[in-house]
Amino acid sequence: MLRYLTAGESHGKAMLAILEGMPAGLKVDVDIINEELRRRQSGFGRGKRMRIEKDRVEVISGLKGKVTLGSPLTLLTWNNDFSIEKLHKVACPRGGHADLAGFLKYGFTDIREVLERASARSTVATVAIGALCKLFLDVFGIKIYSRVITVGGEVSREGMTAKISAAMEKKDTLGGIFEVIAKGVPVGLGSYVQPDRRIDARLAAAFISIPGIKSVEFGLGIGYASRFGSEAHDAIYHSRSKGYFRKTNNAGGIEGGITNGEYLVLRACMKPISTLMSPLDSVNVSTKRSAKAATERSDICVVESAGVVAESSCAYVLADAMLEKFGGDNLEDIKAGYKHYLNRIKKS
Ligand code: EPS
Repeated sequence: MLRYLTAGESHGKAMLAILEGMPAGLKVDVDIINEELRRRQSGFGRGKRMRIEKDRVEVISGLKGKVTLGSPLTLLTWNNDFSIEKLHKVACPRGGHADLAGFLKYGFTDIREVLERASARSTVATVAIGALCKLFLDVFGIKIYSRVITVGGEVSREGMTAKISAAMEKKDTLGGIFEVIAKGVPVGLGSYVQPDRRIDARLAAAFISIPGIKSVEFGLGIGYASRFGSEAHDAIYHSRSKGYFRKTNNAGGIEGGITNGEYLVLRACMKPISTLMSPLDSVNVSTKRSAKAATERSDICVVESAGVVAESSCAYVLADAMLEKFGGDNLEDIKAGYKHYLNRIKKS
């Protein structure tokens, strides 16, 4: 129902996103999109680029009088660091980055050509799209949050901060785990009828598409592997006030590829940033001689930002699934269909 394209190089003119399929009649407050962009830029462990950029979006199509027209929305964010033509050549690929595989695949002579588009700066566009999707979901009382669970194996705030400071000092980087929770998601988004309609498959694909994400789990996730079925599954209850409910949520709000009305709970692991100021061994692709990998201005740890990006990816998938279930071109039609559906569910 929804589709999008992003464009832009890390040090090119701008980051751009086009989102199609948002219904007409949605009020859009650009300050709310900008606040999401600000959240993406923050967190302890961010690099110097974040002091150069103050990402703010310009909506250049799809709105009239702050209300969506149902036409494609174009979201443009200018880069302050527009230096792509002046940046030095890169010859020594970083392990863990797209550098070498991209260089060989596209037949470039300069690895810079790869890293400009492979950069996680592209997540500016993801977050701008996600912010619009969050505004849509908000109409239906659906809210998405994220939090950092671990950084470099540390679980306390203090421990995480200390570990990031230690990584900074030894010119190293860190990854971690974050959690995304969606509240107010109705039962019935996604379907078991085809593999590609499963909501968990769609969320997993969206999360894994975020640069640096290496694994995703739902609810109990990997913890399922060591439990008896009787300890793993959520028993079902019913009361007049609540309707159907569960006292546990090991499933993370999804059963059989369908949302079940409980909170959605996803966790994802992010690898450490692959630009190391104390670089690993590499090879100079021009001379084929051993050399240290390239060093670039970069971040130390971006797990908190990745959580914000994943909220956006989650919002996109849920907005798409809402439109699929209650679809329409007009927000009021969708609201009416949603109300009717909730009444039916209440009686079932
Ligand atoms: C990013 C901007 C980049 C990096 C980071 C993400 O800024 P620059 O490369 O100009 O310092 O901070 O990109 C990467 C970690 C990467 O591997 O490409 C941003 O806006 O999020």
